[in-house]
Amino acid sequence: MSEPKIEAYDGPAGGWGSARSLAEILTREEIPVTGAAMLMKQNKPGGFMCVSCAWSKPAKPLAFEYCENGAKATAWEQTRKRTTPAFFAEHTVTELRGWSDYALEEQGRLTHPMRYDPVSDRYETVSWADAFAEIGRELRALDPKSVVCYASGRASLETSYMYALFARMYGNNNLPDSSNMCHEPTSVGLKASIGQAVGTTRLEDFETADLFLFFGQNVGSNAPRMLHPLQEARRRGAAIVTFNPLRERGLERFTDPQSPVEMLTRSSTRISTQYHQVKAGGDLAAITGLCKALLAADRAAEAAGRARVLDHAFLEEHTHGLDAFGAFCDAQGWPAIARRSGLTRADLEAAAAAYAKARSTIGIYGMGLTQHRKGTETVQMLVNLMLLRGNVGRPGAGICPVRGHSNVQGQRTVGISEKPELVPLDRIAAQYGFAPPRDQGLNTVEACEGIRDGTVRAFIGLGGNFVRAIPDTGPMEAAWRRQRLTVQVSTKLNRSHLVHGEVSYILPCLGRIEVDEQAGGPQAVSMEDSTSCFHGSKGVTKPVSEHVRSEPWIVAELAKAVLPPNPKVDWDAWAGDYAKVRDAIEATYPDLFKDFNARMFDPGGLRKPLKARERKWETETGKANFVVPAGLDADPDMPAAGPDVLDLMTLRSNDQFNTTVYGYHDRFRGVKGTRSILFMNAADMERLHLADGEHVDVATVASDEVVRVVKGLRIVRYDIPVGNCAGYYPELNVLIPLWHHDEQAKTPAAKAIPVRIVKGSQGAAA
Ligand SMILES: Nc1nc2c(c(=O)[nH]1)N[C@H]1C(S)=C(S)[C@@H](COP(=O)(O)OP(=O)(O)OC[C@H]3O[C@@H](n4cnc5c(=O)[nH]c(N)nc54)[C@H](O)[C@@H]3O)O[C@H]1N2
Ligand SMILES: Nc1nc2c(c(=O)[nH]1)N[C@H]1C(S)=C(S)[C@@H](COP(=O)(O)OP(=O)(O)OC[C@H]3O[C@@H](n4cnc5c(=O)[nH]c(N)nc54)[C@H](O)[C@@H]3O)O[C@H]1N2
Ligand SMILES: [Mo]
Repeated sequence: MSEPKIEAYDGPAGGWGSARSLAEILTREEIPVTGAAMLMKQNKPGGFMCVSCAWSKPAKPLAFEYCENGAKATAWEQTRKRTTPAFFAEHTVTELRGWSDYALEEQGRLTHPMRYDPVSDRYETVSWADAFAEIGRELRALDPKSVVCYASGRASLETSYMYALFARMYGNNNLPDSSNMCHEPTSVGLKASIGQAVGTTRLEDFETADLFLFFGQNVGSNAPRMLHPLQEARRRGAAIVTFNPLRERGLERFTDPQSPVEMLTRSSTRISTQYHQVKAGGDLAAITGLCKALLAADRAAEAAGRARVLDHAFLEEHTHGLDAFGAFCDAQGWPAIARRSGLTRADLEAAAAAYAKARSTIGIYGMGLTQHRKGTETVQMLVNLMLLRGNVGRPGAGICPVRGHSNVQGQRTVGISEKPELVPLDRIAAQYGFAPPRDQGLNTVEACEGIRDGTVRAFIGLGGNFVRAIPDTGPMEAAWRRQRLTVQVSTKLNRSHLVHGEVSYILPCLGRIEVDEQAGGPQAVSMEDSTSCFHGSKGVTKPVSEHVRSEPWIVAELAKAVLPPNPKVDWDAWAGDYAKVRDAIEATYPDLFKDFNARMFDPGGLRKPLKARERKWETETGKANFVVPAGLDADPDMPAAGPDVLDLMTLRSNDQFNTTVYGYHDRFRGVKGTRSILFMNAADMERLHLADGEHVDVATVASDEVVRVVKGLRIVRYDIPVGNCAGYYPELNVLIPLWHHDEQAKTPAAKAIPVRIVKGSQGAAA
């Protein structure tokens, strides 16, 4: 690794930097020519759907319907490198626990099922039959309520449906998934506000919206294909108003790497027309300010006999609770709003004016809104703002949560949920002739509590890297190892394999990009994107090894090993022909998956019906609800005491996919060769007597017994609000207390952790 370097990057998002970064990873993963051919099939009808983000796949794809990071994800999965039994023979698990996330995954794709041997402290090869025989014995001996069946949002609709059914037939609803750490405040908040748990926009709305309000989503790194419709929108004069503590490059400027003219002339499009550097967790206050300004402008318009600012016809017919909400906004003073948001009244009035002027507005958001103590309330606050001008349920307008994993939304649609009320259990009971459990299952935080307290005895991971993604790394890793059984279905080696239970298995699976040959011929799978469209996906490359198996097959074998035979579920038939699983999905969800098999390859995808889009509100009041927050305080955990306490945000770099670290550069933020950094504001540095480049320790401020410290972070002076600091996930998960989560959805509050900076144990370094 080269010497770390920090220097401002003035290129746009996309552009030549993107082309170079992509060439680098294709070479490293040893994918010279085939890489390019493979990429041509990415996100195309009849090809494979990207394994990176969940952004919408257009009906008329671009010639290259992929982005720098989607291509990196493809290269990462299709690497020529292999983590073979010989590798495991060479390294003890204790040794591997000392390796970085990067080094572990860089070994390449897993090729054989492996079982941990405590005597040699190594993973050793095992046959699939022996693996399932032992896992079956273990799970049959355990109380199903003490077992967790986690899913990371990548597995297909087919696999997810089978996995959820398996868990329920086994006897639990313990089906947490990565969305518990991600967009759960969306599911909880939108359901109560507008009666559906997902966003309301489709891709075509992006073509007619004239304003985009952008909250806490780093489009340039995490959903870059969205930059194309945004660039188009800017060209036709639409405005983009952004709220983000950091000036993210993708939200500032974009050069389309697929446009020869833009590439050659080095021209770029300015993305945001207003950029507001809100404080971490300050959005609740900022949006309150916007609503307050709109309410005042509406009253002024009424008094002057001008056209009204609010959509009164819509409010009257379709909403509930406006009076109480208006009273809340009126009661909040501007000084408090400014203090909590870090923005001036003038800033917020400028944003409100842009909103009042726009005919149709889309509200876009990501982890900057959800990963907070008040995440759900903040999402609902954004809905309140959209309702004021009737921006839900008409063309060119709506709410657009930008989902993370490529099928995270779809997994929820087909039954992966710890909340039984969201699943059609009666229909499942009738379809399969068993009594599904009706009690609440464990979500991610509750699963962690169970593991910590010893009530959870086994963990099955369908993808993901749970141990690394959750809060409180220190205590959780220790507790994790007291479990009886851990089983991980994975493509690459990660930390969750190395911090293992007494009995532990790694089950290697095919990736989505590989040809999946079963008894019924080559199989297709499907997923749901961020705009609720289902897409079929076919693998195009040769499987990494003859010993890996498909995810549906692995789930089928698991079910057969654990459950008594049930004449109504033919697991083998499903594993041999996924079209039969899709028929079963359609039988369980006839309204959502009509003619699923026939329509899964429709250009633009099969559209899931969205009631709120038609202004049908499946809420308790039968209307769209204004939800009044308890107050403006972003974070009740934040100790009032001390100017030395900062609010820490944990972020993704441009060179990672969640816990998968592709490299140590964060091009847009000017960081090269390191992830051990802490972005700080100059004024905070001066006040705390810290210098740029100095190494410091960071400690969580919390009133419990746990010591949470990360040592030796290098300070980077950065344009970030006073009182905030930022660094990288997952390295900083050590600092998040397990109890520091959204009050309603229990999503860990990874974007506002109260910390203190301690003069470095390593002293000042170069
Ligand atoms: N290449 C790549 N793509 C990905 C991923 C990846 O790791 N790499 N991860 C996938 C997944 S699972 C997800 S969930 C998404 C995540 O994508 P994002 O939602 O973009 O998540 P983060 O990178 O965590 O960054 C959140 C953004 O919010 C800002 N922010 C932080 N705190 C606040 C706040 O209090 N208020 C506001 N307004 N903004 C704030 C940060 O500055 C940052 O720009 O991306 C998906 N796509
Ligand atoms: N501090 C902090 N913590 C966070 C976040 C944050 O912003 N800050 N973000 C949260 C969010 S939004 C999320 S979604 C979670 C992510 O949590 P997870 O989804 O659990 O983690 P990933 O890093 O996406 O999982 C990577 C692993 O998935 C496996 N994998 C990859 N592809 C496949 C496949 O096709 N099949 C199977 N079976 N396995 C595969 C590989 O073995 C790889 O090592 O982390 C959360 N944690
Ligand atoms: Mo996510």
